[in-house]
Amino acid sequence: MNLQDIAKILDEAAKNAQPVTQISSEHSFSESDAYVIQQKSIERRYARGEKLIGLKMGFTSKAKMEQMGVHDLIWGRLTDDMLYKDGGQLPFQKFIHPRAEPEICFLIKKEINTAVPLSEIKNYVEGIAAAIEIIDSRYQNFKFSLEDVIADNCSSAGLVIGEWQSPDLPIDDLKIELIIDGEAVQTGTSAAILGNPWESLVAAARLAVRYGETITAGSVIMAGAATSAVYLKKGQKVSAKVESLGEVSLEVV
Ligand code: OOG
Ligand code: MG
Repeated sequence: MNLQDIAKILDEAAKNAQPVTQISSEHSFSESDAYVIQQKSIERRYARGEKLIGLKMGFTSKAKMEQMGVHDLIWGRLTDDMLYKDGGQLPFQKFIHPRAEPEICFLIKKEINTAVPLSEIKNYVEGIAAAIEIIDSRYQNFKFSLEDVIADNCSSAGLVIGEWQSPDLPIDDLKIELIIDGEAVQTGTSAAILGNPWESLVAAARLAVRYGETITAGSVIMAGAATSAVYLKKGQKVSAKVESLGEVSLEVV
């Protein structure tokens, strides 16, 4: 099986909401192959008319690394088809076994085409918001290796972004909650995201340059979850609340 074949399997699994067995259990491939597979599978989405809207970082917190048993930073691509409106509806049947996680999202003001140090990264940012990421591994039981999850575009499936706030707000230690039907089911702090969510954007810039992806003005960058992710069920109302940034919500229908 070549990399293109694997890309097709993963893309079809996502498109048809049908899980597949972990690829690496039968075909081993490297981390750099995994990013090539991701690129090829996202190209299939572009061919169907989807547009890149930004990037997401993954495994930027211990809580996530431990939940999934993967201990390296990963990054994936977000398209317009994955974006939901704040307060809108998430159609459950589009997904295999969706999970929600509370995140912080950055809106990029100025193109990033080179690595940027922490001391300068804020100059590239227009706004910061509370967000929910919907992850939906294409692998049965959400079981994957580092290479598998990278090839699967880091489980990216959906996102919803709250109101943009000023990038001048301090975000290094904000309380973050995932709330389902009024109950806080996960609680964490933004400090869990690489010590400071700005570090996640620095890492995104560095990785984008390494893999030849430009972060254009208007892109959104998800910093990665500060807590474990939680499975969703039809009928639930899910929201993410980030101290000082506000609350963002979705209804699972
Ligand atoms: C991989 C995606 C990880 C995050 O925020 O850490 C991620 C997964 O857990 O399936 O999005
Ligand atoms: Mg995430």
